Amino acid sequence: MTTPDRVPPGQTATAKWPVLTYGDVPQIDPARWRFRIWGAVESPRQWTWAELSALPVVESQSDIPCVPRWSRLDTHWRGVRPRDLLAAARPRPEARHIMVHAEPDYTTNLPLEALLDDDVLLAHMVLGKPLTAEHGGPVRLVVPKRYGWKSAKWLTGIELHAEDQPGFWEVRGYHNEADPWREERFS
Ligand SMILES: Nc1nc2c(c(=O)[nH]1)N[C@H]1C(S)=C(S)[C@@H](COP(=O)(O)O)O[C@H]1N2
Ligand SMILES: [Mo]
Repeated sequence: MTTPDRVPPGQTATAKWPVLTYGDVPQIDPARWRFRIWGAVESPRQWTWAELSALPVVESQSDIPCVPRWSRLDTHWRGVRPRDLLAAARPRPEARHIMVHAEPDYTTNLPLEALLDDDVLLAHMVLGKPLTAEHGGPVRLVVPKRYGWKSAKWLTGIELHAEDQPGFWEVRGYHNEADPWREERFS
């Protein structure tokens, strides 16, 4: 089922959904979980699980291309658009980059612009069900146009910056941009 126009070069479509986690799956108590936006913003904000899960839900169907060359296709996600939450925090004009923060001590960096795409979600449901712990529940980021490690599971926050800084895998040799169509796996 590898259709050249669907699957990025060097990737093979998988019908299964492998779990890819560095380290242990963190146990997150939704009652204590917060999603925060801070850094180069006019008004730092935070949302509880109750607040975030009460926001209007948007849907998106997208793929996860992982560096070890599998792509999970057509995953149906539901969640909140980060661009709507960012608007509430009012990014400062100099904000151009973000650091995504997640459990357990996981980070990954992106251009702020990459977060504004229609297909980018803070997902809390997948395939019609709440996101399971192993796939990043209660809330994960989904950035379909980048390799999987940019789609942080167990999301806790987004920090805005004027300057780019590398995240967890980016300091360990993974590519800063991670565009699967350009095969930007390693730097
Ligand atoms: N917090 C955190 N997020 C993470 C990871 C991780 O180890 N920790 N692995 C990443 C990688 S490399 C991929 S391919 C996807 C895999 O998501 P899945 O386990 O739901 O398939 O999660 C990404 N998000
Ligand atoms: Mo990955």
